[in-house]
Amino acid sequence: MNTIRLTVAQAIVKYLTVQYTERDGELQRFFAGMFGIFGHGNVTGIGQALEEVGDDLTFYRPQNEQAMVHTAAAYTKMKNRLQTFACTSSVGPGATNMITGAALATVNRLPVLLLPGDTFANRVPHPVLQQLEYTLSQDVSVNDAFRPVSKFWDRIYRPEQLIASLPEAMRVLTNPAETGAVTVALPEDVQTEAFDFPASMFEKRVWKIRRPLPVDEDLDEAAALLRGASYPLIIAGGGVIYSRASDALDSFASEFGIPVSETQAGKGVLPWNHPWNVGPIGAAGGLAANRIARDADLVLAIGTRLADFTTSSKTAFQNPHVELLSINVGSMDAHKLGALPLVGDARATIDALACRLRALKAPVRDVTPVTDLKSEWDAAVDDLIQPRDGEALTQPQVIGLVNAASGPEDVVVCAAGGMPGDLLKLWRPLSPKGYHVEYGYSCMGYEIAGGLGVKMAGPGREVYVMVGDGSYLMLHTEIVTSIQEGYKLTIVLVDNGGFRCIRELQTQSGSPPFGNELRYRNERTNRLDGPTVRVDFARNAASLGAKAYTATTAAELRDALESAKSETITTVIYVPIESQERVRGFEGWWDVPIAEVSDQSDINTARDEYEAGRAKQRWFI
Ligand SMILES: Cc1ncc(C[n+]2csc(CCOP(=O)(O)OP(=O)(O)O)c2C)c(N)n1
Ligand SMILES: [Mg+2]
Repeated sequence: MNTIRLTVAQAIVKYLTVQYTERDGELQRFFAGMFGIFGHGNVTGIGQALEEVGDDLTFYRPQNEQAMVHTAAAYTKMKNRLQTFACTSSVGPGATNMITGAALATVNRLPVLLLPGDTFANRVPHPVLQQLEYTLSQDVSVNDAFRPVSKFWDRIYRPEQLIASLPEAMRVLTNPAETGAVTVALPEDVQTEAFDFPASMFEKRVWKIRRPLPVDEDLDEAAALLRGASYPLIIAGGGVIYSRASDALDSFASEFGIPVSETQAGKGVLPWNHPWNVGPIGAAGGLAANRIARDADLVLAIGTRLADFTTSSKTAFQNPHVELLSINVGSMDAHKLGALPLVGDARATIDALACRLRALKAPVRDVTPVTDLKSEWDAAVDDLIQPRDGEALTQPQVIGLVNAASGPEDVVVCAAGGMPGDLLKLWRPLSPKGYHVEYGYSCMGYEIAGGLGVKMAGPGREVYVMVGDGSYLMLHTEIVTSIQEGYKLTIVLVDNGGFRCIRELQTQSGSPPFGNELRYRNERTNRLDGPTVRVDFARNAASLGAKAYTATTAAELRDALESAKSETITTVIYVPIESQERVRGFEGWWDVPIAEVSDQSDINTARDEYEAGRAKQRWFI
């Protein structure tokens, strides 16, 4: 047998350079490179191997391990999961910093390969710097905390374990039904140990991404249900975009006259002005989709996790006879809400259903009622985004102005705060990749790191990162990486003095404001209700090397956005928002429990309203 003598780290790096994915005849390298922050737990292992391999696997050095996993996740989301990054960290804090990123990737079904350093397999120098020292077992390190947030987890004690472990890691990463974070923990001594690896391990390996179909019986049953439905609705999730099923969905909806609503991950799958696109559904959804959902007798979910925001915490479907179908490549998602599961690829399954519906001579529904609902919704959006002369800017108007400045192929990026809900309602995408909101984990701090990943995946597009002051303060340092690597972002930083959306959730739940604003401690009350803490965000951004603008009016924001287009480095437009006007709900509901007992009457009222909301929740068995 032909063998190559390599260290474990060298073998991993070499292996990553020859992994490819192929779908629909398109072939690409799976790993676009490796992100990493070195410490004693990886610099002499993976670090040495990366240095030696050179251009074959480009190395990127971010500022924070959590952020680098976000960047990898955003990149792979843009690439429809066909390409991603590996991420290396040292032992201890460098590793645990990646756990939030791992959870985000797994929740959003996005493939990222994490290679945390680990304490010595030989245990000789233990306890080493940053070691946990778990008393019940010597077999546990901080890296075991990755287990629940990983779709595959392994620890390499002996070099030859790689021969079985790496292909399994790749199988999970490239399987759309199973994908998420994959963690292979690498004890620091083992990384440097050599072995005669079989040469065949380093030959080009192509992982074919297939388009599996549900079984015929399920397709037949689904087609019959669709054929018989009087008031059907499609919910399009992120899986439709990953499957590149936009055209298939467009033809399907148009041919059979079925309105399409969208989730956060699915938004953009059809252009906002498509005649059958009824816009966002659910707790943060719009009028048109939520009204249709309420009355629908058949809901066809495609590529969605059917999470609480989408189903209005299971109150969205009120027709007592409603039936659900769910097309999903993942069995768990396909089975949610008691749906008839159509376990398969979105595009292939939509096409297969279309064939059957044609054979069944399915009637074409009239678009007029949909057009009417859509016009009402579009008018509501127009009203919200329209700046008013002489009045302070609102967040919805900021969204409208950024949207107006952006081109059809540009991308808006966001993740947490009040912005995602407003974007879901108000942003008007024209292309399936134009809207990138991470709302599976809704992780503060994803925005700028994620924006970098989006830009790396699509350098030709302008990337507009919309970020609140809270998220910015949590994690903005990848601005430095974006400048270091020459990936320009336009960051629109909306400052409303703190965690406004949570404050709103709190006050709407009957509580006085408490602990959500950025205020000094008040010695009299011993609470954080003193004067506002002022942060000079523009100077902060400039100090990191970004170009900084401040815009307080619509005209200034338009000018800043225009200037930002010709900037070549990351540009931060700081927009302080005085107006606390927020977008109202449009018949959606979100289950957030309210205290059952309290001396405060507003809490008791809110609890009563909450109980009324809960009464609309339905079981789907
Ligand atoms: C990492 C993380 N911590 C906490 C939360 C809970 N959370 C959601 S939104 C939010 C406030 C965000 O503040 P900001 O970015 O200023 O947006 P705003 O609410 O003001 O629109 C918080 C604390 C979260 N989603 N992610
Ligand atoms: Mg804020």
